[in-house]
Amino acid sequence: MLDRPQMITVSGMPLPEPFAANWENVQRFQARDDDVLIITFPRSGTTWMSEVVDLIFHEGDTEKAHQRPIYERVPFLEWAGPDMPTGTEILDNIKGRRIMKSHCPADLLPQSFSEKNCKVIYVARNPKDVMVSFYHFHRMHPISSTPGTLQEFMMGFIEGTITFGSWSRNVKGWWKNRHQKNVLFLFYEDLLEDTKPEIKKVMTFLEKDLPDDVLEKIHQHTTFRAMKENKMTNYTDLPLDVMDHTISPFIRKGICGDWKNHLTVAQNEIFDEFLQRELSDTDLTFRYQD
Ligand code: PPS
Repeated sequence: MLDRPQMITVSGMPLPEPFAANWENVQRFQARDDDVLIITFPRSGTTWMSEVVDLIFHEGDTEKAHQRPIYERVPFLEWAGPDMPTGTEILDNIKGRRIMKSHCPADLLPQSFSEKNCKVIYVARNPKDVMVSFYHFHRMHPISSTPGTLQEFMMGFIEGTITFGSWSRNVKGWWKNRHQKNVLFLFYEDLLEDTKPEIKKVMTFLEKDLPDDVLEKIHQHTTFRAMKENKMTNYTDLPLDVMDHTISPFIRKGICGDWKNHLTVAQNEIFDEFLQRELSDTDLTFRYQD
C-alpha cells in the first residue's frame, strides 16, 4: 500500500504534493488552438463527458475507443505522480488534437488556454452528491488524502481543505464564464435526465454534425451500465494500490440523490447552511433529487 501524500496548498487550492510540485509546469503549459478541455470539480461527470467527447471526435468509433483506457485518450492536465510522466508531459507529446480533463478553477486556468481561446466543456453536479462521491473516491484511491469519517470529509469539503479545494470557487468561477463563446456549461443532472439532447449540445458546440444513428451509438456506449462494465472507462485496469474497487468502484452509482443515503438530518442542515452562504450571490441552482 502506498503512503497517502501530503497536501500542499497552491494559490489557495490544496493539492497532493506531487501535483503541487508540478504546478508551475501546469501554469506554463502551451495550449494549441484546437485543444478541448473538459473541466469539472472532481466527481461531477468528467469521465462520462470524456468518453462522449472522444467518441464525438471519432465519429462514434467504439472499436477505437476500446483500444485505450480513457485516461490515455483524455489525459489529466494536472496529473503528477512518482516515477511516471506528468499530465503536461503526456499532452506535450500528443501529435493530433488533444482532449484533456482538468479540475482547474477558472482563475487558475493556464493563461495560454485563454490566449488560444480553447473550447471548454464544464460539467457541474449538485454538491451533496459530489461530496459523497468524492468521499468514496478517497476511500478507494490511496493517492488521495485520507478521507477520515464522512463528517470529517464533509467539513473539509465545506472549508475547501480537500483536494482541489473549494467546490464553490470552482463552480461559481466557471458559471460566470458560461456565456463566453468558447465555454459550454452543462449539468450532470441534465445529462442523466435527458442524455441525447445534452450530447447533441456537445456535438453542436464542437461543430461536429453527426447523424442520428451515431448519436444513438454514442448514447448507448456511454450509459452508466455500459461505462461501469467497460474496462476502458471504469479504471479497473489500474493496480489495486492505485484504485481499490473492492472498497468502492470508480463508477459507483451514477444517480442523483445518493446523498440522502449518507447524510444525517444534522449533516444535511450544516450542508444547506453552507450552500445558503456560498450560493446567495449567484443565480446558480442545482437539482438534488430525480
Ligand atoms: S473523477 O474522479 O473526478 O474523474 O470522477 P468523475 O468522472 O468526474 O465522476 C465520477 C462520478 O460520475 C459517475 N458516472 C456516471 N454517471 C452516470 N452515467 C455515466 N455514464 C457515468 N460515468 C460515470 C460515477 O459513477 C461517479 O459518481 P457516483 O455518484 O460516485 O456514482
